[in-house]
Amino acid sequence: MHDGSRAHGPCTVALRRRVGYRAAAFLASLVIVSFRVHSQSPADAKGDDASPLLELPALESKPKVESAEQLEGERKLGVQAEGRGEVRPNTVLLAQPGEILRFRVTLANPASAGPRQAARPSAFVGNQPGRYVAQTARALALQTTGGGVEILDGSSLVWTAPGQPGWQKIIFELEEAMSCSGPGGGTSGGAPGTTRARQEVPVMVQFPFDRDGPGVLGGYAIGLYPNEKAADAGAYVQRYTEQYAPPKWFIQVTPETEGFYVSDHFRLADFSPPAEQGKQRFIALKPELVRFLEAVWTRLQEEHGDSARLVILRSYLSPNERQRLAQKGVQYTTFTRYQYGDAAAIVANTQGGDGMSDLNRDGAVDPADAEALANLVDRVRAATQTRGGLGVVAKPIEPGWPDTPFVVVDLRGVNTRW
Ligand SMILES: [Ca+2]
Repeated sequence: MHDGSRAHGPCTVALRRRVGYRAAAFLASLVIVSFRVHSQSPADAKGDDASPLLELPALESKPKVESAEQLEGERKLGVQAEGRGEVRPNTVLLAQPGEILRFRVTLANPASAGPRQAARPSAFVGNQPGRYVAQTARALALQTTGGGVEILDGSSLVWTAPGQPGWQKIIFELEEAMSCSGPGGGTSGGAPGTTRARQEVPVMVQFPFDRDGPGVLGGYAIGLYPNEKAADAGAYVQRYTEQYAPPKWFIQVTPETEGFYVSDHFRLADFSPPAEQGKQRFIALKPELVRFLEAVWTRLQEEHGDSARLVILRSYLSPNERQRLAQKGVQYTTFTRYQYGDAAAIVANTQGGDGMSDLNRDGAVDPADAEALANLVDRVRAATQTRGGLGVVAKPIEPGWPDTPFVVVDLRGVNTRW
């Protein structure tokens, strides 16, 4: 290796070898927080806002930018919501009107780490004694379709949900521009001067439900919830009246938003009545149910392989839909847990298709397989200290369901099995 020919070698190695002393690298970090409000109607909330990012201040020396796309994907935003954990891209964040959410935004995989770093060319190479400067300008931007914003510092901010329910969108963006300079001009390597990271988060500001009202939300008829305190509610319901009170909050699901994830594997559509896909509808969905089903999914894959998946046949059922189904001969009890946002009818599928698979591998799909799934759910229930209902049903209940047995699970707070 000829020392003199390594014009594009790693900056520090070249400097130490050929310059003879260690040039001080000074990294000035400039944090700019900017905030823009786009007035956008909720109906547009899913559309991509392709407006350019922010104007970064001019830097004194501009390195050659080979390709801005080169590093795309290398940097990812880490967005944490206080009390909620990591906020995933395109995964719905549930809020209530006026709720205050505190976010912390970081670079999840800074360029100083990770396997791709080794392949990244140096940004600047010089071979003369003198002072070498790398300067980074960093800008954090938040775009929101509504609500209030309070910026605390270069990485944390507070978003207050609007007082009105509906869909909102928050976009976190982080742009970092680097410039290098040194004595004699030096040469810039292949690294781009600017990297960007962006994360789009849909927020559902939930709709309050008035149990004494007409049972209509946004023009959609949920129906009237049965009175859990009524004399004819039955001894069981009367014993657990709190569990059978109507849900307080509802999620608006539209054709534009039904594809949004609510967790790693489940979308809003999975919890919405299948008969109403493609229309606006409202559902009750407790985050505990989503978390529990994710835990079941994980256990299912641990025991049956990575191709195993959980299929939800039915989750939310409105009182009105319960009555419509009754007219078609599909009988659900007056106080069916599906009305409360914490129940699901599920099958475990390991072999493609939508129905229950031969989980116990005896060559037949029958209630014993649903029993195997129920036992698996029971193990998750014990491991997560979750209490609720768990049952096996031998035949499909609703039209259009796969002709296999299935399992019903709910989080009513009391263990019961059938
Ligand atoms: Ca079987």
